[in-house]
Amino acid sequence: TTDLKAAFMEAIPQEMERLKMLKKEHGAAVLGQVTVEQAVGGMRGIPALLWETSLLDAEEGIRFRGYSIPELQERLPGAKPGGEPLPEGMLWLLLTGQIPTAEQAHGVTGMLRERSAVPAHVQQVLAALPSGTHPMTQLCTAVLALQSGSKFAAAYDQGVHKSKYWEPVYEDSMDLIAKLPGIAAAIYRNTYKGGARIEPDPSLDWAANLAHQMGARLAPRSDELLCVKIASVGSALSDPYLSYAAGMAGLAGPLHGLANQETLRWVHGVQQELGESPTKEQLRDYVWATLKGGKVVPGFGHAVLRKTDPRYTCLRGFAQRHMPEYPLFRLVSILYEVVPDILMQTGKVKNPYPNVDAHSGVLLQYYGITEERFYTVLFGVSRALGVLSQGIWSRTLGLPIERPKSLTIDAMLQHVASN
Ligand code: FAM
Repeated sequence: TTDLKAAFMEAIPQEMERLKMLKKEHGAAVLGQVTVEQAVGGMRGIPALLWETSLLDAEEGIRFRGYSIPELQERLPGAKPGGEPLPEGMLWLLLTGQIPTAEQAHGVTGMLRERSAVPAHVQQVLAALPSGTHPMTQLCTAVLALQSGSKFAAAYDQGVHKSKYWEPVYEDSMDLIAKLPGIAAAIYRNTYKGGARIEPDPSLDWAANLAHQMGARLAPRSDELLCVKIASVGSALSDPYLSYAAGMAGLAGPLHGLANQETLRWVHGVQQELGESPTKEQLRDYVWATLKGGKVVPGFGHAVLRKTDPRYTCLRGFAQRHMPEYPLFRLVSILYEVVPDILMQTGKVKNPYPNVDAHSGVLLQYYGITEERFYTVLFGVSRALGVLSQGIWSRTLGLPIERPKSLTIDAMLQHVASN
């Protein structure tokens, strides 16, 4: 079949069976223990959530449905033969667990295209926001405005049976994914191009249409770049719009997705102060000055990973192929040689290597998307595929509301004393 929903439905029974077996046969097995340090330290590393679509390994980086990023670059169908993978193929993989054929990926393109129209009221809400509203705030606002059309919220109101939750959640998720390029482009045009809209081109795929509707006279490979770049709220039965908007509010924090914009600002700061080709010695001083100023070096470090982020490596490979002489790329490459040593010398940074945000901005600059405050929106659009696929699975499997327990300092001290 080239119909994603049909393929997804085929995958449901086996997955339900596996979860039932896991609970029945291993329900009492211990996955880990929680230390006081973890409880006061942001819950790092506590294995406490079922998440089927991806797995992050500290050493190796992320795998989607068991495949690493280089493996997916090789195996997923491309926008052009041999080109970067289509996000539509990724969505198929995340939902069904199977690598799609080119026809199946194109089937998803067609299905999304039919749902892609952004309602007029959402455009009006965006247009009404004061100029200068951060693009991430605009994204959250637009998604919440779309929520009035939620099929899950409507079905829940009408008393839908639990076992049927998955279907309106699936429909909402596809509607939202389909509309995100139009929304992101509207935010871009409103914020930077005086508001005039560009209509979608029905011959283009999902990511290419985003590039097209942004219309920032982009270089030929920019749509491919958008391909490369590419939640616990849902457990309370908040519909996909509410859940995704909540996730986006989190992504908008500077230690998370906003690092995208912060990195570029920081690298521009380096260029301004030290010129196009600074020496390593100058860069070392600059990095130390950032640290001594009580700031982080954006684009380096990771909460879980302990190696260079494979997404960084993937973007670096792209830059090596398409813009090896670009000054900003050369600068980022030298920083790769300089920064980790210094972060190691602080003695506290657990991962001194670059993450995806250290690189993505440079590529966007090269392709003419120079407005760094917009970058996290692109990050958020690509994230939608992952989080919404998992959201569909979570509701399909009937996972309950998440309820991690919080403790006061007194409660922890009492617990320690009594053990
Ligand atoms: N520059 C300076 N200090 C850093 C640092 C960096 N790049 N990375 C970590 N540290 C510090 C950190 O602030 C902490 O200091 P204190 O003990 O004084 O609070 C110490 O090193 C130990 O931190 P950690 O255990 O190595 O990292 P965390 O798990 O606490 O935090 C990050 C992880 C990503 C928030 C952190 O590395 C950071 O702030 N990096 C810069 C911002 C960034 O690039 N974020 C994007 C992450 C990206 F992958 C994404 O999610 N979008």
